[in-house]
Amino acid sequence: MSDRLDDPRRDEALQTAARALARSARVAVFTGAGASKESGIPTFREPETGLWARYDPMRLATPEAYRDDPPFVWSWYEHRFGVAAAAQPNPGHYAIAELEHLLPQVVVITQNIDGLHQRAGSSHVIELHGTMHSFRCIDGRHRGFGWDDFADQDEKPPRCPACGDYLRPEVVWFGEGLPPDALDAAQRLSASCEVMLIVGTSGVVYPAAAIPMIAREAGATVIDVNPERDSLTRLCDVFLQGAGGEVLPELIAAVRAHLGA
Ligand code: BV8
Repeated sequence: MSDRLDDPRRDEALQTAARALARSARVAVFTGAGASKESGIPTFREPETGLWARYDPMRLATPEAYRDDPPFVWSWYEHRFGVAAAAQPNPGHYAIAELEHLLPQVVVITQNIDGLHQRAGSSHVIELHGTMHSFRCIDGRHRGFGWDDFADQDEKPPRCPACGDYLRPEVVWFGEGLPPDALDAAQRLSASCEVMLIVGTSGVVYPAAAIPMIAREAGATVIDVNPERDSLTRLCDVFLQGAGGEVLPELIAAVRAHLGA
C-alpha cells in the first residue's frame, strides 16, 4: 500500500485501525528503534544508517565484549547515550502518550532504552531491554546508579561507588535474559489486549519479537506502523506504511474523531 496521503486504500486502512483502537478497552503499543528515529536516534539494522551497519553488535552489545574491552564498549554507549540525552520526543511519541487520555488502558512495551516515551508523557512503559538511565556494577551486586553518581569520575568506564568494580549500563545485551518482571508483564498484557499497535521495529530480536505473536494468537487486532514491511507485517491485520511521527498523529486524530472526543 502506498504511503501517499491521498491514497484511498491508505485512508481505509487508517480508519480500520482507528475504529479498532476506539472500541478497545486495553491497548498494547509495542515499539522499537524506529519510533525514536525522528528524534534523531539511529536505528539498529537499517542499511548504512543503522548502528549495526557500522559496528558489529556482537562486539559491542554483549557481556563478553564488555569484559574484553570495557573502555571501547563504554565509549560506544557513551556516544549513543549522548545522542539520546540530546534527543526530544517526536510527534509519534506524543501521539502514543495522548492515546492514554482517550482510551481506558494503554501500556507501552518498548525495546528502546532512551526513555523518550516517558518524557513524552506515557505513564505505563515496560522497558524490555532496560534503560540508558541506570547503571550497575559489572557483577550486578550494586544497582540503580544514575549519571550523577559517577559524574565526578574521569576514568572510563567509571567505577561502582559501592565496590569499585566497573559500572555497566542496565541494558539487556545479546545472550542476556530480559528482566523477568518486564517480560512477564509484557507477555501477560499481550495475551489480554484487544489491540496491539506496533511501531518501528524490524521484529528480529527475540524474545521481544514474539510479543506481537502472543497478541495475534490471543485474538487481538494487530496494527503495524513502519515505512517498510518488516518481519511482523505478515501477521498484522492492518499495515500503515509510513514514519511513526507522521502516521501516529493522523491515527490518533482519527481515533479522537471516532470517539467524538
Ligand atoms: C537472549 C541492547 C537468552 C540495548 C539489544 C546468539 C547468541 C545469543 C543470543 C542469540 C544468538 N542468536 C540469536 C540470539 C537471540 C538474540 C536475538 O534475538 N538475536 C537476533 C539478532 C537474531 N536475543 C538475545 O540475545 C536476547 N537474550 O536470548 O538471552 C537467555 C535467556 C534467559 C537467560 C539468559 C539468556 C537479548 C536481546 C536484546 C539485545 N539487546 N539492545 C541497546 O544497546 O539498545 S537489541 C536491539 O535490537 C535494541 O534493543 C533494539 O531495540 C532491538 C530491536 O531492534 P529494533 O528496535 O527493531 O530496531 P531495528 O533497527 O532492527 O528496526 C527499526 C525499524 O524501524 C525498521 O523496521 C525500520 O524500517 C523502522 N523505521 C525506520 N524509521 C522509522 C521506522 N519506523 C517508524 N517510524 C520511522 N520514522
